[in-house]
Amino acid sequence: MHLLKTYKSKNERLIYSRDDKSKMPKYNANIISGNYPFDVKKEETLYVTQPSLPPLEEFIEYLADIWESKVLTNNGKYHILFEKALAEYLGVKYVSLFSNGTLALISALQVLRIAGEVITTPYSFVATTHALHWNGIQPVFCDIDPQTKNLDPDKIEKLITPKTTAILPVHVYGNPCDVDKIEKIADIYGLKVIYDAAHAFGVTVNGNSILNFGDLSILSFHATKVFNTFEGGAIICHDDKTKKRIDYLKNFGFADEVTVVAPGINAKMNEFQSALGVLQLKYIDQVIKDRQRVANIYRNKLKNIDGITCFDDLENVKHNYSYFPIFIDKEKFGKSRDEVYNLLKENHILARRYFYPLISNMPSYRAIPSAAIDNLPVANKTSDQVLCLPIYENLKEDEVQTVVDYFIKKELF
Ligand code: T4K
Repeated sequence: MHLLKTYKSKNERLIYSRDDKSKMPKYNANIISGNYPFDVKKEETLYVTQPSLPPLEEFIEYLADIWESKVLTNNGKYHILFEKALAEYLGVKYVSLFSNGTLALISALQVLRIAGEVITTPYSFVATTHALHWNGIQPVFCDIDPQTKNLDPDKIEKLITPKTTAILPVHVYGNPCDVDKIEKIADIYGLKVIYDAAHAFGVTVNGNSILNFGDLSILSFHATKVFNTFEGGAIICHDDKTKKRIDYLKNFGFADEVTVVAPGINAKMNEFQSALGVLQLKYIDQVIKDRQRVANIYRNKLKNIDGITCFDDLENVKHNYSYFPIFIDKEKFGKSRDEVYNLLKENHILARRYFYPLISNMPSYRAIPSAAIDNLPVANKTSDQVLCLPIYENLKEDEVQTVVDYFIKKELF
């Protein structure tokens, strides 16, 4: 594959090129495959997602610049540039970059000094609840809304106790939570709201970023997300005092060379991630458009199948198509979600059960009183029915058809 010319930096040191693989370090493929669940990447396999990446040639220019400057991390020029460009793109006031979304969430809880109990959804990626646990906070699980699959605001109030300090909802699959109802409850009871917006990059409601709601929101730029910086994340806040505190906390608590104002952590984004972020912003609108195309093909092909439901676009929402979840009703469709999942897997289609098992059913959390299945009927049902189908920008129509055939042609079972 001839993607790149051999590249020399200004000081004439060779940067590896894909034409010259002999200079690359050798590795033991057996050791690596032991760690990688999808290492056996095969041409014919369809993965739930594939990372969006800009042309390598363009990224090499940024790498060369970082190499020359020798500024690799700690608020370098790409970090500064990316924070500014991102705030502008997203339509928010302040962005603080993080090395990943989980550390952003753990830190967000520290920023607001959240303690005691926090009401949250069990229908999410484990990181949402883990962030509470890592802060010594008791998660209180609240059931979800059957339509949006987000925290059901009508079920929050009965879970509030004198120990409750905050609500931690998730805009799951990038579908906006009922932010107005949540804000109303938070205001009445004096609670903070931190949104886990890991899936909600670029989502707007009536033209306003979903990240402008709540006290803080966090984003994830993991490789599997609609917008990635390999790994990465951010906290969005609305005033400069909070931004300062966030920035201290992610840098060990340093306010200046000798003043440590809090027991902070190292959660900084480095220059390589930041530079990639700057470059990714150039392509993100096209990536989202391409994903929308894939989502529309799925919807058209799946719309008349009894027992299969998926989300429709909401009129006032700009969606990002970060996932394509469907919900399989065994009684109507005739096959369970797991039967479909296994059949697809046998045929090299790696759909994923995001989010199964439910966090509240995991060994670390199932003993919590609010984790009782009776308390979370909608979340349990949804978790048993969900299947996220492959979606990424260059997924072709015939590949979507291959997936959809397993739903149309019952003889394939
Ligand atoms: N809050 C929410 C609501 C979240 O969903 C997440 C993360 C977080 C917080 C925490 O944010 P981060 O700390 O991660 O920034 C993935 C991701 O690791 C995780 O970021 C994500 N949510 C979660 C929903 O999904 P896995 O274990 O399913 O990923 P994995 O490695 O099995 O990848 C899925 C497929 O993607 C592979 O089959 C192939 C493809 N892939 C993946 C990677 C990593 C690639 O082609 N290349 C890659 O480099 O967790």
